[in-house]
Amino acid sequence: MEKKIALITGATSGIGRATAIKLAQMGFDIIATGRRAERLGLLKEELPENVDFLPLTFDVRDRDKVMEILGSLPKKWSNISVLVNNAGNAHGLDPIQTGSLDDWDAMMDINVKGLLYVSKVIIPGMTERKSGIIINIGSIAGKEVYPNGNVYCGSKHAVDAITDGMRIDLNPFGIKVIGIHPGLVETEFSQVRFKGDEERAEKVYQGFEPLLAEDIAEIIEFVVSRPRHVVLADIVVLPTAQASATLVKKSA
Ligand code: NDP
Ligand code: 8X3
Repeated sequence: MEKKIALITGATSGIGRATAIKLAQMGFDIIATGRRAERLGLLKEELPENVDFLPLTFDVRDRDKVMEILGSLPKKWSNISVLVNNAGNAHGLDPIQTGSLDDWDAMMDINVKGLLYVSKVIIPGMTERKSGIIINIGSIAGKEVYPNGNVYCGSKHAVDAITDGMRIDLNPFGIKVIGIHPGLVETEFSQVRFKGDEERAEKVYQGFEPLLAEDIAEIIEFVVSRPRHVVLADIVVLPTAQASATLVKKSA
């Protein structure tokens, strides 16, 4: 019997990378995407030997490339059972009056439109087969708004709404749609948000125990392995030290 296929966007680091490894350990063959081809090569080395692996390098903002690459997958790879829409990031943490247009474009184009472009190509196969699981990685920033989070929070609120919309529209096809909304996870997220300022990025995770990318991957393992009649539709997952988007119990 052919193995099932999982497609994970943003698998070059953090949550996406950990998820690709976890789903491979569960027995899925893996399609992993991201812009950094060399990182996808390194990911392959982390996977069990019997896992087939298809690395795809593209920017989720490039609508034509997304359609071209995902729309012409080799036959072996075209029946995707699990889609993890994970690629995303924050750019900047500025008040709305001084925020940068480039940062706003990046967040809306990657977190919202990129997720839609990828979904647009993958969903028809799922509706045809009347099965599939779509996991959208939102954020606590999609449930709450925090100071200077303005556009990032807006992008993740959009992901939350789109996830609910997908669940409603895909309900007749038996497709499970799941939103996972993490709090603070120590990944490259803050390095990207603060544009390579390592010191500022590290401070975000100091004084408490943040989530690890593997914690989110384990939740994905759990939701993917539920029986056919069970869907964990909407999950908020926080570090124990975090009570809300802005309230984190720090030791010092
Ligand atoms: P990382 O920065 O570690 O990973 C982000 C991933 O997204 C990378 O693989 C990156 O690949 C990919 N990506 C970013 N921009 C693009 C693009 N334009 N085209 C294609 N791929 C892209 O961060 P996380 O693992 O933390 O983030 C994963 C998701 O989790 C994001 O959606 C984020 O918003 C969300 N999240 C993160 C939280 C956290 O605290 N870390 C909390 C809540 C949600 P590459 O650069 O190679 O293209
Ligand atoms: C990432 C978590 O709190 O920085 O989505 O928005 S937060």
